[in-house]
Amino acid sequence: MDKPYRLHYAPDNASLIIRLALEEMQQPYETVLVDRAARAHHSPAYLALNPNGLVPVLETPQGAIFETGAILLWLTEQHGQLAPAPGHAERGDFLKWLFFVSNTLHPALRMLFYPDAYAGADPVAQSALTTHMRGETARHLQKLDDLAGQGRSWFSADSPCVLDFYVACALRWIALYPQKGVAQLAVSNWPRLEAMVARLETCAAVRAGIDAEGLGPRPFTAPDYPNPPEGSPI
Ligand SMILES: N[C@@H](CCC(=O)N[C@@H](CS)C(=O)NCC(=O)O)C(=O)O
Repeated sequence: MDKPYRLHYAPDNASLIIRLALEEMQQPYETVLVDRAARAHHSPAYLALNPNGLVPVLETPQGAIFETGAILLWLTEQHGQLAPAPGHAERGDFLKWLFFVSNTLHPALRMLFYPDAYAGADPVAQSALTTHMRGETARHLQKLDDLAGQGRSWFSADSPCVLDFYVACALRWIALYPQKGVAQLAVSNWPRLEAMVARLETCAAVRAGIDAEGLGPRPFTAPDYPNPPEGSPI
C-alpha cells in the first residue's frame, strides 16, 4: 500500500461513513471499488478480507478491519480525534450511543433495504417486516434527535464526530433505499438531526468525501440517487 489505509468501498454504501471520518481526520487513504453489480463483495478475494461479504473493509497497517462501528472506534483511538478519548468522562456515553447506532439502528436499516434476507421470499412476510422496521427506525431516530438536543460534545456539536457521520448517512439512506411500498422517512421529521446534517454538508472535508462519490449538492438535507464516477450503490 502506498498510503496507510485502503478503503474497500462502493458508492453510497456504509464505506461512505468511513470515508467521511478519514477525510475529517485528514488521514491519507486509497480506495478500491467493490463492484456491487458484479457481486465483488462475494468474491474469494473480498471474503478473505471480510468473511461476511459486507462493505466496508479498511485495510490498515494492523490488518483488515470490517464492521463500520469497529472501524470508526479503531480510527478514533489511533488518531485521538472525532470522539472522547479512552478515560475521558464522556467516553462511556459516546460508546453506548455508537453501539446503539451500529447494533440497533444500522440493522433496522438493513431489514428495510433487504427484507428478503430476513423474512424470506414471501412478499407478505417482507411487507410485515418493513412496516414494523419503518416504525422502529423512526423511534430510533427520535432518540437520536433527543440526544442531539442535549449539548453533548461528541454528537451534533460545533465540530463533527464519528457518530454525526454515521447518523447523517443513515438519514440519507432511509430516504433513498427502502423497498418499494415503504413510505419515505424524511429528515425533516427530526429537526435537530436536520440541523446537524445541514451543517455537515457544508464542511470542506465532508464535501470532499461526498463529491468523490457523486452524491450531489445536498446529500443529507435533500438526498438524491448518486451519480458516482465508478461503481454502483447496489
Ligand atoms: N454490519 C455491517 C453492515 C454493512 C452493510 O450493511 N453493508 C452493505 C452496504 S451499505 C452491504 O455490504 N450489503 C451487501 C449485502 O448485504 O449483501 C457494518 O456495520 O459494516
